[in-house]
Amino acid sequence: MATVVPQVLSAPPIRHTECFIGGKWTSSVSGKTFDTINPATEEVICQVAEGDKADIDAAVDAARAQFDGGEWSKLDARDRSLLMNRLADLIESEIDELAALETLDNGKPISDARNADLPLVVDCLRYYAGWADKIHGATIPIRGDYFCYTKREPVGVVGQIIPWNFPALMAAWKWGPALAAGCTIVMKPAEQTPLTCLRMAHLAQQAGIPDGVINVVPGYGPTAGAALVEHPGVDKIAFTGELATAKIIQRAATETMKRLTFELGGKSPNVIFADADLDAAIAGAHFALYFNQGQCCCAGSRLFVEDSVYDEVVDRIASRNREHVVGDPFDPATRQGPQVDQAQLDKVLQYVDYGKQDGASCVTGGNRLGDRGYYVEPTLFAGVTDDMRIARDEIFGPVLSVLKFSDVDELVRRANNTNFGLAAAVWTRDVAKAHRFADQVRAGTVWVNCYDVFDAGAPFGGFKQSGIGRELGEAGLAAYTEVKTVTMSLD
Ligand code: TXE
Repeated sequence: MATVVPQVLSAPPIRHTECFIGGKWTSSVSGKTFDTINPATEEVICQVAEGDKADIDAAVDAARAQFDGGEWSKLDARDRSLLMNRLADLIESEIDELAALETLDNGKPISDARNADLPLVVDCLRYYAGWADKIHGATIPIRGDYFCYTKREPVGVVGQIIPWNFPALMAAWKWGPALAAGCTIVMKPAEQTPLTCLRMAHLAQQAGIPDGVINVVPGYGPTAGAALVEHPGVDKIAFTGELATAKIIQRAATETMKRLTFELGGKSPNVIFADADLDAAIAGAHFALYFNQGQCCCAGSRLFVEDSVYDEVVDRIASRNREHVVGDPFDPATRQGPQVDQAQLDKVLQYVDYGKQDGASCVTGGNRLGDRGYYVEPTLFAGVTDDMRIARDEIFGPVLSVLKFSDVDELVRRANNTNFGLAAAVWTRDVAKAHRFADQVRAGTVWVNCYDVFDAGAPFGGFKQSGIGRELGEAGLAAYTEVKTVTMSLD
């Protein structure tokens, strides 16, 4: 995708702050609202309706009405595709405004929102629009005088709970396969970042997607989120967020035997061998961790470097950090904005302390930047060992841990010595070495001589406690379908 210098719109219009249920904008039943904060200034952007159980109930009713015999359920698959493409077109036509809204609410640099997040949103919806009329079953030669075939049917009403790190993109990752399959949706965006999702819901209506197919209920996790998970009218929950939250959801969803997909955290190993193209590896390792303020589930947060090039890699990442432009996310030159909220800022600084206490050497950063906005200096720890808290836990901030290795077999064991298994990467010129690592590492995605290469067609998700199921690609679509087997007597 071409890089575009963003049209800077530092005060994008805030057009939607209510719940979107059955095609109507409504206050929450309780009348309560919550503040959404600009992380760059700590100022309140606006109040947003605080949905709870009663709002979720209404949204599920609207979604059920469309699924159980409504207009949507009768639409030809190819027409679903058409509507999805129209939604993608409308998002594209408003891309500068949506990117600005994302930057305002989340704090991510406008260049990233404009050149990464929003184009990927459009691409994802178009990719899945292409699938809508290509969801096939099979004919199966069973024993006896029967004709047996399978159909893939939409799983039903889906509850989608998303986080704040890629608000619009997470919505697209979840709407795309759900709409293609013919499901209907109740989405709860993260309380930190509800604004782009609400705007996208409006555009869905403009595109002609029938009212009630996409419902958005902003609110908090333990209230609105939990009500969605517990609702008997919801057939599936798709969740992206923290492992601890996923465990709560998994327990609650068992009651009604909901289908579940989870995309959770990571502590992804990123390995630089001495024979790598070091320029590319160092730039890649820097991007792998500091992109999106370190708030990526797949961040390359454990950087393993072969001992002979260890000092050089540490030095060169440190100099990149000294030149890294941290500041106003609306400045197109900015590479790192603020963390999303006070809680994340506190968490990141706590881990910096742990790193120091556990004996790692803080080469750059280690402090909050300024006193307004949730900024953290790009932080680099060298001399990190596997047992340190900064090497074990997901920090979700601009804090890179660099570990040393010499033995390849031991490296694989160390890379896999985590409960997470979301992503991994390896930098080397030796193809066999790259393949061996890709084969042995327990992770859902492995990048070789690159990092964070995402495509709507390539499945993404976690091994081990990084998740259940996959998003994107055909695998992501399958998670929104049920297989129905039909057997007919030919006698
Ligand atoms: O996540 P939560 P938080 C990790 C990251 C971060 C930490 C905490 O390490 O520091 O999680 O972030 C909703 N029932 N990731 O607290 O709580 C919540 O409202 C139903 C990794 O923001 O998991 C929000 O919409 N829903 C990650 C969503 O869950 C509930 C992205 C995510 O919030 C709920 C974000 C409940 N009981 C954080 N409690 C990734 N994998 O990309 C909360 N929610």
